[in-house]
Amino acid sequence: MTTTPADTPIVPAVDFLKVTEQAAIASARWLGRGDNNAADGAAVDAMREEFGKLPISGTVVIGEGEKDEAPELYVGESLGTGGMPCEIAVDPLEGTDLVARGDAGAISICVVGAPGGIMSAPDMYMRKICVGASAKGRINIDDPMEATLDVLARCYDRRIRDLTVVVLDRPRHGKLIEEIRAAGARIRLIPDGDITASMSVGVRGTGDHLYVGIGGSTEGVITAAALECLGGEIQAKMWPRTDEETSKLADFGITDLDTNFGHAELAPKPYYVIATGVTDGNLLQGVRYFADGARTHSIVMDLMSNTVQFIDTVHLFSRTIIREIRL
Ligand code: VTB
Repeated sequence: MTTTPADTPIVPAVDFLKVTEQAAIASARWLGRGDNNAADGAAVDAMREEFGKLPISGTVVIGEGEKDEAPELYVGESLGTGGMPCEIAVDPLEGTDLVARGDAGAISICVVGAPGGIMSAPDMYMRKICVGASAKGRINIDDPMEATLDVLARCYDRRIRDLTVVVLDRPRHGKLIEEIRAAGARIRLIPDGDITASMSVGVRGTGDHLYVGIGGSTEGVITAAALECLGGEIQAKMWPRTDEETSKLADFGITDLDTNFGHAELAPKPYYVIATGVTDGNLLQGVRYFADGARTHSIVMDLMSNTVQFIDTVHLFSRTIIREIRL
C-alpha cells in the first residue's frame, strides 16, 4: 500500500472529486439570480460537508478568510475524520459574480498538498503571468509585453496575431491592454475568474495562450498548484496598495516587493488539484440539470500518480431513474 510520510494510507485524488462536484451542483442552482452570497454560501456548505466525510487530517491554508470572518472553511480550520495529513486550499466558488449574472468561467476548486506544501498567502493583489508547458522557462514577469509575446509566438510556432491573451477587465489593466494590442495579439477580457483563465492557458486546445495581470494572491497560490500539475508556469509579485497591506506582508516575512514568486514558494508540494465547472468555460462545461439528476465536468490533476483526468459525472438524485442516462 502507498503511504504518506506519516505512514497513514493515501486518500486518492478522485476521493476529493465530490468536494468540488457537490459545491458546483449546489452553487450552479443560483445561475443568473443576482445573488452572489447565496451562490457562494451554497458552494461553501456543500464543500465543507464533503470534506467532513474524508479520512484526512486536513488544515485549511487558503479558504474563505480568517476565523472571525468565515464560519466555515476558514484559514486554520481542521477538516476530515482523521487520517492522511494534508493542507487544503479552496475556492469553493471562483467567480461568484459570474454565477450571479449567468456568465461563463465559474468553477469550484480545491488543492490538496503535503503539510507545508501550500503557501498561506496574505490576501491582497498580486501581479501574475501564467503560461502552459510549451513556454515554461521562457518567460519573465519583468519583460515588456512585446518581448513576451514574441517568445510565446515562437513557443507556439505561430505569429503573435494568432495568440490569445486573457486579461481581467479592470481599469488597472489599461496600459497592459494597450501594450498587448500594440504587439498585435488577440485579447479575451474576462469579468472575473483568473484561476480558470490560467488553467485554460495550461491546457492545449482551449484557445488561450497567456494569462497576465493583477488579481488575487490566494488565487495565485491555487493557480500555481494547478499549473504545476499541468507542467505550466506562474511568476508573481505581491502588489500591496496600502501601508497596512505592506506591513501585513512583512508579518509573513515578505519585505522585498520585487521578489518573483514561483512554484517553489507558492505551492512547493501539491498532491492534487481538482476543479469542477459551475458555468461553461473554455476548459470545463458548467453544471447541467435534468429531471432526476445533474451532470458535472471536472479536471482531476494528480501529481502522486502523474495523471490528469477529465471526468464527466452523471449524478442521480434518487434510485428511481425516470429516463435513460444520456451518452
Ligand atoms: C481577482 C481574481 C478573481 O476577483 O481576485 C478578482 O483573481 C479581484 O479583483 O478571480 P477585483 O478586486 O478587481 O474584483 C476574481 O475575479 C474573482 O474572485
